[in-house]
Amino acid sequence: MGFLMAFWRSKKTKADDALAQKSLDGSGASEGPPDDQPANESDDTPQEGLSPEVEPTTPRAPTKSDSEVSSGGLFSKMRGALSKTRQALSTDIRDLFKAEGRLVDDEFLEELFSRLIRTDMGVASAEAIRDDVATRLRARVVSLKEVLETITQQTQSMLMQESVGIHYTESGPTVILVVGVNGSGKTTSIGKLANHLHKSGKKVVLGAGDTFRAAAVEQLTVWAGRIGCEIVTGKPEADPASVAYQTVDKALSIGADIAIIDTAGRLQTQVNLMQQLEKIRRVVGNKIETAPHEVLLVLDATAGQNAISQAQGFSDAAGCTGIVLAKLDGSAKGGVILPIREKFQLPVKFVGLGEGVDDIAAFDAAAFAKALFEQ
Ligand SMILES: Nc1nc2c(ncn2[C@@H]2O[C@H](COP(=O)(O)OP(=O)(O)O)[C@@H](O)[C@H]2O)c(=O)[nH]1
Ligand SMILES: [Mg+2]
Repeated sequence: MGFLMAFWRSKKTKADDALAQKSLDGSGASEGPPDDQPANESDDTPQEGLSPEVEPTTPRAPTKSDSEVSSGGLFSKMRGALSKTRQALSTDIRDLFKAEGRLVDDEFLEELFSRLIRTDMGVASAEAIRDDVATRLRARVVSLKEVLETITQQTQSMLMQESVGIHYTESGPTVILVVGVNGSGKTTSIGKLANHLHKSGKKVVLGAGDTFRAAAVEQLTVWAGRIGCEIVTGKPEADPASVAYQTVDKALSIGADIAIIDTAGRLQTQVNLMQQLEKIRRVVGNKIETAPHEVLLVLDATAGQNAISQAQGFSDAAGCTGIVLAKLDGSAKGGVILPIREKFQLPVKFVGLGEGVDDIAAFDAAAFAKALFEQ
């Protein structure tokens, strides 16, 4: 119970200005340096892709009637992506029900607990769910369905967060820095996110700030070409901070709404590289005082509990504002989202559901909990 209270309290994320629309054509003037790359002028083609504009949710309001979520393609996509986790989990939990019902007693609760922790949800989350089941159902003979519903509601409550979308600046470009370890899914997530934003009518500029690997620049360039948005690249092995600077400069000069800057993969323990991130932040902040407006940490859901130590290191050192949980589709460890929400003040903003251009979704607690447990 103590844990639960702490958990609810930790849910107060900051800003409310969630999802505020900023005007197209941000401010103009740019001083200083460089210019860059090809320009496939992107034009506004308003048209809905996924719907990141999920409304802010209020804690502790579990309900099964999230039909607006379950009716859409988003839900089936999420459900598909979480199938490995769900199968592992529901098979495990179903095993607890040999007959048509089962008495909720200490033995049952203990068995339930040991099955829950196998999804990398961590001890604290599994305890919270077990305790909730105990509170609601103890001494009753219940069906699998009832238990799953209770668990789904509790999970949804634990995943609630106040806002999930990108916090846009009121004027000028919103600058998003994307960080994380090597291979976590940064560049791919940027491509998917940029595509979505572009399709919803935003003018996007990408910055190829991973200058360590030529392939990384190419990878992002391919995405930019596919999307039809601008990209800023530096010379091979250029200082990533200068690419970041040029990207913001470009965004200002063309009146872009959003600049998304890729970075090289690094471990949270690599001091020099973490300092380099600090430099990128500083340089970007010199250009636009309030930037970067978002620092998104991309975590690989298949890393399970390892993702947690990464989240710790990065949120301390890089000032992250949100998480993108990538590769949920390949993971049986989707439960890791629970300790991530519990331990960090960081909201999970997006989830990666595959390698395709549309395989990203705004995080939604109700859809996630349902997709995790419901048969
Ligand atoms: N299945 C799946 N694969 C992904 C997802 N996101 C990224 N990947 C793959 O993971 C690998 C590393 O991704 P990349 O974006 O290059 O990672 P980075 O090093 O952090 O930039 C690539 O093969 C991607 O196609 C996802 O959501 N689902
Ligand atoms: Mg990359």
